[in-house]
Amino acid sequence: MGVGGLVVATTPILNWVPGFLKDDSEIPDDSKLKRIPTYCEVCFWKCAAWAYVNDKGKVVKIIGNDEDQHSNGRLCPRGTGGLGMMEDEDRLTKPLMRVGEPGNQTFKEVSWDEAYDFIAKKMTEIGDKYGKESMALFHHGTTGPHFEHLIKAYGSDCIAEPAIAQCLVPREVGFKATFGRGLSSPEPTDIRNTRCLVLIGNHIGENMHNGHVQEMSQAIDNGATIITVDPRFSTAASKSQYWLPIKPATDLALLLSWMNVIIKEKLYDKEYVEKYTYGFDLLKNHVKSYTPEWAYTKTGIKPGVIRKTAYEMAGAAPAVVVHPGRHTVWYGDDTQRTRAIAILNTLLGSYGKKGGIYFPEKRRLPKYPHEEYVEPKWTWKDITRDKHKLAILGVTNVLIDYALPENKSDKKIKGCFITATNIVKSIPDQKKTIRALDNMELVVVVDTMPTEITGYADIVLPEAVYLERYDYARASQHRKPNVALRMPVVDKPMGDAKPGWMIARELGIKLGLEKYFPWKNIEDVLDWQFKKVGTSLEEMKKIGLKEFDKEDYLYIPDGAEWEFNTPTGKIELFSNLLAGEGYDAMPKFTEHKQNPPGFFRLIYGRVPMHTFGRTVNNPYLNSLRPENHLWVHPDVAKDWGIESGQEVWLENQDGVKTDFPVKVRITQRINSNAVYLPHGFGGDNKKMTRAYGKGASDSELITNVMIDKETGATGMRGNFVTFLLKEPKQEKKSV
Ligand SMILES: Nc1nc2c(c(=O)[nH]1)N[C@H]1C(S)=C(S)[C@@H](COP(=O)(O)OP(=O)(O)OC[C@H]3O[C@@H](n4cnc5c(=O)[nH]c(N)nc54)[C@H](O)[C@@H]3O)O[C@H]1N2
Ligand SMILES: Nc1nc2c(c(=O)[nH]1)N[C@H]1C(S)=C(S)[C@@H](COP(=O)(O)OP(=O)(O)OC[C@H]3O[C@@H](n4cnc5c(=O)[nH]c(N)nc54)[C@H](O)[C@@H]3O)O[C@H]1N2
Ligand code: SF4
Ligand SMILES: [Mo]
Repeated sequence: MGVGGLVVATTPILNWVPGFLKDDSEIPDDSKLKRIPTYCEVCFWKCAAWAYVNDKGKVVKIIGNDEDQHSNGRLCPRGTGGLGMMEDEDRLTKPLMRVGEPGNQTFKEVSWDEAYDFIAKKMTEIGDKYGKESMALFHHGTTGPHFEHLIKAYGSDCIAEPAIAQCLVPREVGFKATFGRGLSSPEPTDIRNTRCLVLIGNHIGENMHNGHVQEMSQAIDNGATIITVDPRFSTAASKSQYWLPIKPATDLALLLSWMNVIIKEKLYDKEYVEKYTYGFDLLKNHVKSYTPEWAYTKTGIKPGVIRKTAYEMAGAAPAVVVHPGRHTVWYGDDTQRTRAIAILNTLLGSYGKKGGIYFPEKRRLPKYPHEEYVEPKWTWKDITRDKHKLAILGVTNVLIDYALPENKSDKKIKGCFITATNIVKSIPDQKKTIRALDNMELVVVVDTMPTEITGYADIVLPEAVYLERYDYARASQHRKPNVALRMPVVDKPMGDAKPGWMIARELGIKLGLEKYFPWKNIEDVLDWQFKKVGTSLEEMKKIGLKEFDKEDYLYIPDGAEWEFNTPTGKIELFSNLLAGEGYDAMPKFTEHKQNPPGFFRLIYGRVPMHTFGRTVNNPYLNSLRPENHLWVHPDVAKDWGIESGQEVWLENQDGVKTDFPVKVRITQRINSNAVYLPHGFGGDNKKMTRAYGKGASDSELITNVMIDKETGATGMRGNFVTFLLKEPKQEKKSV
């Protein structure tokens, strides 16, 4: 592959995944097909879509809903290939129960009733022995809320998802400390109206968040300047006027020096800063020593380039987006790094302005009335906020720590539900997660595929895939508030699989929690909720998506007085929230460890055709990208005598080796002190016949975890690897 372009499905033929149809003549006539609304679950952008079904009830294609702001009527290649999630013959179709001792990897098929009885009995035992609070829930995606309700009804609030402390929480807290509110998803970056987009390790185009990819294309067409900071020549870098190949782990130095230039040369938005901010003089003094000459010694970016890019931003202000990124758990100073991004946006006057960051709005759907939850004696907060005072949601790694045999606290996690999350792959330090799972008395995994996590379950429950089920409606934020419906597009799920809402309800009833489920069918709940916002299930089945008028401002009107939800009511350049909790009130540069000799920094990211390990076995998407490749600089390859396409194994600084080999891709596009390994590959479960053993897994190699003090998030970019040219002798983890 050459330097990739932004991959956007712009023409009708790209609505078809290669391999799905033999040629264009097979494209069915839309007028003969029935269309049914859904929203995509292949990633968490949740594009609203239509599934087209033929007269035999077969789904023949999925395309974006034209009315939808997330997709603008176009799905990304993964969403188009979402059909493969339903058709995959390796899917889980029956409840499974572990046979024999914990750790034994043999399962037998059981009926739903047997599975529910077993779970209910174990949960009751755990509740009696340790307290109900000891049952945790790990979740991701749309199925999570059904199980959240079940666990809360049972009496626990130990709930967490890797999409928080392994993903976006530092950014949320960094922005909240500055502006009094976080960003949430989809990120309200006004990319389509921007004149300058700054991407700091944000790899839009490989990170296929649909709306952002489309808006970035629009910005490029409009002549916006793109500045990409990345040690790797990413797809975004290939579309940029400025590529700053930064030395990894030094971004904070660059951000501070940009502030230095913008303040010293009086390029900031004086009126905005004066009117809306608190602590400018403190910041001015704080960044005085962070000159471009100083930053050059840390980042390797020349002072002239730092100045020139600062001038570009200031010239475009306020229509500048210094993008906050999403996967922001890098080096353990992540709240502070994302704070620096928030501050830079402030100096440029772009927060709350056209072409900068806008104010999104959502239409909340009220919760269907039910009995109040019993207050648990302790929750995730009690075991987290003593150390990480600004953790805003459950921290998966903290709950895992409390499930370890060495945990001496009287608060223990002794059982869990795991739904739509693969915590052995997404939480760093795999061995620790496995020890925690082995130490629990009950592990229930609700999943659609036999992924790695199912191998650690006592009970596996097969969920229907998104195309086969109803879920709660999507009510996510955007420029205009909107709601979208997901409903089954086929008559019934594959095998005995059931939708999450039904599993949660049936289990609730087994546990004697009927009063929390005062409805029979989710359709009743949806209809009730839709009616509260002026529509109905019947109408939504026809339109799929309903948009509402915006009630609040999209941007701050010029010159308007504005109150921010911070202690001072201003944008806080000096953060009282952080200072009050004993953290740095303004970001400081922290030095991070660089490569030990003979080792290369392990950098990971996304490939456009896959979402983590969710899609690696998907027949359509697997055919597009069956494995990952390790990016290696030509000088390094030469030193090691490695050839293009050669298979290598990797060993990290702690002696951990990959289970499987990975093919090398020799390219100038990666810095010579790092290697790049896209995430999600190197599957360990043999039941995933297409994905098993294909490529290598970054998850195995992330054992050095750098904890973000403020939030407990796990910085994962402080790991270094070396090459093993022959297969190492070791026991594989395969399940
Ligand atoms: N090493 C490493 N770790 C990472 C990352 C990384 O890049 N590298 N990225 C981090 C980030 S940004 C995030 S957001 C997290 C995400 O981490 P996870 O929450 O673990 O995410 P997924 O990979 O989406 O979850 C995959 C599981 O969901 C199952 N699944 C898919 N669809 C459904 C469904 O409809 N119902 C049910 N019940 N199950 C379903 C899949 O089969 C699979 O077992 O990982 C983080 N961890
Ligand atoms: N196709 C696809 N798209 C996805 C996903 C997916 O699985 N597949 N997952 C979605 C999810 S949940 C998330 S959170 C987002 C994550 O997507 P992003 O927020 O865009 O990205 P990251 O994974 O943080 O960043 C990866 C980039 O950071 C660069 N990088 C590594 N180290 C450094 C450094 O020290 N400094 C700088 N400046 N750059 C560095 C890497 O070279 C790479 O280009 O993607 C989303 N979109
Ligand atoms: S961005 Fe792609 S995978 Fe994600 S929800 Fe949209 S269509 Fe689906
Ligand atoms: Mo994420």
